Amino acid sequence: MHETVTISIGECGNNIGAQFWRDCCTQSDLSVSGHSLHPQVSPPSHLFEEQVSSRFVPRAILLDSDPGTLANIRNSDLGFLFPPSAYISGSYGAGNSFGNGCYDPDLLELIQEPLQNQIRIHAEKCDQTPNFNLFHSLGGGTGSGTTAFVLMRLKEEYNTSVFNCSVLPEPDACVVSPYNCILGLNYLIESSSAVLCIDNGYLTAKLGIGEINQYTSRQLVGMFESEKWWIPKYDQDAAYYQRHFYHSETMWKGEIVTSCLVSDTGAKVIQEIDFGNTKLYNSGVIQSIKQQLDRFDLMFKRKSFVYGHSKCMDEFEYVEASERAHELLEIYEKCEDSTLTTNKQIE
Ligand SMILES: Nc1nc2c(ncn2[C@@H]2O[C@H](COP(=O)(O)OP(=O)(O)OP(=O)(O)O)[C@@H](O)[C@H]2O)c(=O)[nH]1
Ligand SMILES: [Mg+2]
Repeated sequence: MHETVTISIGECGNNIGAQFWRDCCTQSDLSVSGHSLHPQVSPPSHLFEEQVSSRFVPRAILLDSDPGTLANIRNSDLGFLFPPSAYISGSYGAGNSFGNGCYDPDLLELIQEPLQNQIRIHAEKCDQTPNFNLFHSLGGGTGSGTTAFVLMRLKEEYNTSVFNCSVLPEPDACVVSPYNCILGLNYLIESSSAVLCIDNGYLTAKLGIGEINQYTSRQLVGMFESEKWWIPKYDQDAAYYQRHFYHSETMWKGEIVTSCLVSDTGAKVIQEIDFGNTKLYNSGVIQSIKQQLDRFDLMFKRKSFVYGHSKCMDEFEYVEASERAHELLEIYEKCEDSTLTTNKQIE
């Protein structure tokens, strides 16, 4: 199986990453410092690199503009699982601004070189060009903006499959979250091979944040450890498959939980991938993307907060991001007529 390098980005991405690696260790009979508890069982080699004396190190990079989240992980029981070089941070957060996360020269000066070095070192240890997993929120400045920056670098230098686990903001998240979300979405449309959408707006009504992370991690572990795990390489010509925005269904505490609020009237499913406990559905009726886009358009029409939000950006990027998001939703609407449609009712 293709080796996979996982990059957790921003606070949310690193919280999900921490839970994910903890669960991967449990699943593979590793201690939280990566030592094998049952030497006859090996963890999946696409996720872990084997070092001397039955120690396994995640193929992982932990990235944040703000050093606080990474310090928490480093000081936790998971701290020794990752080598010191895996932690890459700036000196202050992106302040909920996509522009800061993506373009702030002070931030890029601190993170760009170590990030590129770490990716290269991981890639050199892989048999073939690795795939990448990116975990992040779309509501935060780092989660949206720095993820966009990473996506551009990966596309330029590696041109391989990139899977995103992207957390959509809840309605009462920061007021500029719709800007971050739609600006970030533009880069996902452009460069990601597959996006698993986790909708905080929908899930926070049912679960606490810790539980959402456990639930998210469970899906990710189920997918990546499955024999069936695969992501198609991003392909510009494949009209449907470049629109890979999935939601999932997983068994969670005896109930089937879905990761996103889908249409009230039932979702049009273009593609279904079954990983056993977790099923992915490629469906364009993820309501919160629509809601975020409506809020984006309303705010941008009035130019609300644009001045403070777009310090490092051209306003044209807002216009383009809105157009791309509308186009994405329209493409999904057209899929209604497609032969791939099964009209399976999700809820
Ligand atoms: N599911 C989930 N959502 C989270 C978590 N932490 C933060 N969020 C959500 O993420 C969004 C805020 O983004 P963060 O990830 O905190 O921000 P960031 O990427 O660190 O960016 P800046 O702090 O602006 O530099 C909001 O929608 C939060 O509710 C988490 O652990 N799990
Ligand atoms: Mg932060």
